[in-house]
Amino acid sequence: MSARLLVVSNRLPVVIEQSDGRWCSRPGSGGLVTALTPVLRQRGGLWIGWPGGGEEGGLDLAGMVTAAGEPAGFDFAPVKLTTDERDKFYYGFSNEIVWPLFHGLHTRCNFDPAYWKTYQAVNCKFARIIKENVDRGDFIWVHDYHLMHVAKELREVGLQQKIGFFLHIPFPPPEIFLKMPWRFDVLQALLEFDVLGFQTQNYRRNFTQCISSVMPGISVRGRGRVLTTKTPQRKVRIGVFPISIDFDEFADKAASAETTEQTLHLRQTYPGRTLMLGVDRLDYTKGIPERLKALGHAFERYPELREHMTLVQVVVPSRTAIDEYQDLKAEIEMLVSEVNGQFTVPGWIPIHYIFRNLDRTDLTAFYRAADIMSVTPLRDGMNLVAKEYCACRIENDGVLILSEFAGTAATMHRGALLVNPHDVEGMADAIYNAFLMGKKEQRTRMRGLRQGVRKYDVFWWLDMFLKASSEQDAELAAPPEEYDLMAMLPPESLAQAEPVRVPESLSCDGALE
Ligand code: GDG
Repeated sequence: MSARLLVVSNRLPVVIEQSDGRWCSRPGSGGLVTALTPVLRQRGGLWIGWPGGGEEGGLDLAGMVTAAGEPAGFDFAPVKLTTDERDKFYYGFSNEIVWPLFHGLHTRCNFDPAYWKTYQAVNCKFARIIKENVDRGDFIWVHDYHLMHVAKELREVGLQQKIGFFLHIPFPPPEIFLKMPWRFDVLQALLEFDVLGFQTQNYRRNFTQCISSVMPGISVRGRGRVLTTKTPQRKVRIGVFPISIDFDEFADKAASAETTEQTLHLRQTYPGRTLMLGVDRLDYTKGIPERLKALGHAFERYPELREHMTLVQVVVPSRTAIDEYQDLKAEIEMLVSEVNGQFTVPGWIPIHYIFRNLDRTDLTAFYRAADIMSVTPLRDGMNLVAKEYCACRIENDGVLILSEFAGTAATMHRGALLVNPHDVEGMADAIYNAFLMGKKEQRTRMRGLRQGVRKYDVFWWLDMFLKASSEQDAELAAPPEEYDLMAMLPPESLAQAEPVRVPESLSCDGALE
């Protein structure tokens, strides 16, 4: 499909903010930006989104955003939100309802009806700006849970063009989703898109089960990567498209002279020690407190880890204006100081804690320097950090500890050590197993993981989505054979007290087919 891409997401990949009293721009962060930036850089197109901030008088937002877009090689169009819209649409409906609900944490939801009204109004605002910017023949591709109502609003203003939607976060099972007071409206609005994309088969199954529960007249047909359903208005295609990264970009960056120098420097900082790394946005879904508790438990249970293993935990500031996130930060900092207080000896501090955004060179140097990567979210749509770590392991070694509840586990389960992030003892065992794992086993696992991430990179994801949108079904690969917790693999395939031995012949290719 050679149509111009018109990507729409809540945030633009550039943030306009005030620093020392002056307005300036900086690159945005997060998984959606990491994945979509190389796609737009390669294909060109237009990205519509909110550049942050509230209503600021006299600010030439459009001018600043356009200037920031020039070096990126594609165009930006800003959507301006008022302070009230930001509070009720972004902090409210998106962050206090959809985000926790879709991650299965419904007790954190605040189903305030005022949020719902503003959510619809802001989706309508996005639709207006899309309408102003769209050309005939463009492929409109809307991203994520902030904008589930956009197609409905676009249809209401008469736009009949094809519109795709990709959900970056999980879709919950009916018993969770149906708690949402506006469940029917949300499902109906989603069925106004022509193509709906989910990260895993599990999330798609949850969605189709919700459709069956709430809309008994609508049936979903087919098998394979794309299913179809017919509403009175249109045929909707519902696919599984696991998102990924630009593998070559990360691998090349990892191999660069500056990253190599920085990696050596890091290794010298932790001489003779096993380095475990955690890199997460500040968010309660990422399981950071659980990881810290498990590490403390591991030091208790396996004293030989003491003085021989260090965790570097990078926490990237995110949504810090919300009280809950401030509380999480305080909890993390308390746990870090508890573990450090209990186990530090002269010359060794168990946890090095970094609370800031790292630049790409520092981030890839950490990936290269880390013997173990700990990715243990309570729930995660996909988790790109796990894929980035593998891409940066240019020597094919290193151990990935991975939560069963990350979308990534669906396809990387063979090469990673899978853990249940709620199981403190199981996590401590996995840390110990990772610490003991020999290079031979590491390489068998890591080679397979890297092959999978290289082959099924972000351009493959784009290609699959666009082919599904233009109904080139014959060219679609079969959906992944997923790790399915419901079908529960035998316990010996989870991380155990004894290191897992992988026969040389076992292909752990993390492959999707
Ligand atoms: C959402 C879904 C899904 C992190 N620290 C730094 C930094 N990062 C970058 C990583 C990675 C991104 O942020 C985080 O992506 P994740 O996928 O892990 O998580 P979310 O931000 O929650 O993303 C998620 C994703 O969308 C894509 O669909 O996988 O499930 O929740 O790319 O590298 N980047 C830099 N410095 C840091 O310190 N430069």
